[in-house]
Amino acid sequence: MTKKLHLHLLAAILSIAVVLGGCSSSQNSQAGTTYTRTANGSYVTVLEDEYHIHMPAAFPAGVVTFHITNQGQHNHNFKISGNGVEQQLPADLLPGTSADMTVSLPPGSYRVICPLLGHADLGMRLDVTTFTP
Ligand SMILES: [Cu+2]
Repeated sequence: MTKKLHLHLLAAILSIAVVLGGCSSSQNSQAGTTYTRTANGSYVTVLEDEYHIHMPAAFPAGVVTFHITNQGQHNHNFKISGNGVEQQLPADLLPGTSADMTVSLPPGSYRVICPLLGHADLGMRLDVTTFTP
């Protein structure tokens, strides 16, 4: 009787562990943003608002396409720099709009900011890394 109860408890704990493991295993997700591996790089979703940039902290190097959505109330932009790379969206993103930007990024560390005046200092900056796929 007791042994059977223990087995049931163990089974319950194991299934909880499986569920939790299933959630935490999607480590390529951050605040609803994700990266997807592509044939030669990655596709990374980015969310911007006042005053944060939400995106995965690390993603595969190579040809990286950022899909950037402005969820905020003000215009924002997206700029990535590092390892001799410096690229930003050609036009600011209006609230509620999205744009794609493709950059070739060798493995390494990069700084991401919103280049609009004052936005980086308000919190729209972060460091990300790309790793060999
Ligand atoms: Cu901004």
